[in-house]
Amino acid sequence: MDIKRKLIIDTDPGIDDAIAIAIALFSEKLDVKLITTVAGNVSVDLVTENALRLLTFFDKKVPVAKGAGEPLIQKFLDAKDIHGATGMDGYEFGEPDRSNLLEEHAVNAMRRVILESETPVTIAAIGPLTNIALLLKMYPEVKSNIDEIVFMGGSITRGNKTVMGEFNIATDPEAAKIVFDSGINLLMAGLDMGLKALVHPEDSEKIKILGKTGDMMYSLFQKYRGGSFKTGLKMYDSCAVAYLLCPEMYELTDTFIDVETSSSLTLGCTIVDLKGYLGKPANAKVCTDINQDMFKKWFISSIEKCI
Ligand SMILES: [Ca+2]
Repeated sequence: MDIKRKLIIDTDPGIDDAIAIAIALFSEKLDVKLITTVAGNVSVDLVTENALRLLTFFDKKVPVAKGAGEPLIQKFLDAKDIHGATGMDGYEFGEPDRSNLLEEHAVNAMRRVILESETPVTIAAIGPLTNIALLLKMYPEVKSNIDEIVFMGGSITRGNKTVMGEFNIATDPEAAKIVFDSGINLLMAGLDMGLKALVHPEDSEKIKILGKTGDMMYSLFQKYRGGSFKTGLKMYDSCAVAYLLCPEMYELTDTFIDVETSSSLTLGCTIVDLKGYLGKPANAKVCTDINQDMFKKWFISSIEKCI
């Protein structure tokens, strides 16, 4: 019996995306059916190229479909300051195998994969939610065959793109609003978890010797500005994959979440109503804490499998 969870990864690689993708590709519990790309850390052309490079590096055949090049309404602003000009600076990847690239748009590819699947499909969304919002608006018939959307994004507390806005959600708040209102099972692993999902220098040294993947990641870590190499690098996107593979590391609560779409000061701020001020029914499971030791052990042992 096929017990692997069918997964679509919607992503904007991105150094922390690269690591999350690697862990998902080599997990015995996940069956990655499709990788879709979205403008986020850098342009959609660059992140698509990066996704293809990663698959070539890992010698994996997974279809890649290019998605939205800009947010639904907001102006696109990238995160080159964190990930470098290419989005994955720090390692010389060879030319990618372009046979993995579909001609289909990401939204159409997601629709096809979801409707063709005999069992419900999970989406790991580790970039802005633009593609997912378009999918749900264009093809609402997919909803009944989506198991869960597990996203890295938002924050219980403050932001990292603006004072209150976390990067993925604040890049496309209107898309997030569509996803949050969709009625689909949602799991939020937000910025607060990413800030605690740290890789310290002694961990990097262990990772460095874990074969070609460890060596590649160590090189990317040298350029990654998501935290400091010395005080800890923040593995934001791995938090979504960590929920799929090792949910025991999290404290979880069902609650109502929403996103600000109309304020000039707090645009893209997620509202996580842990105390029920709004009196609305829960629409998401939210990770409220992470066991840092468990994360670290899981992270290093997962990378060890990426061969
Ligand atoms: Ca990402």
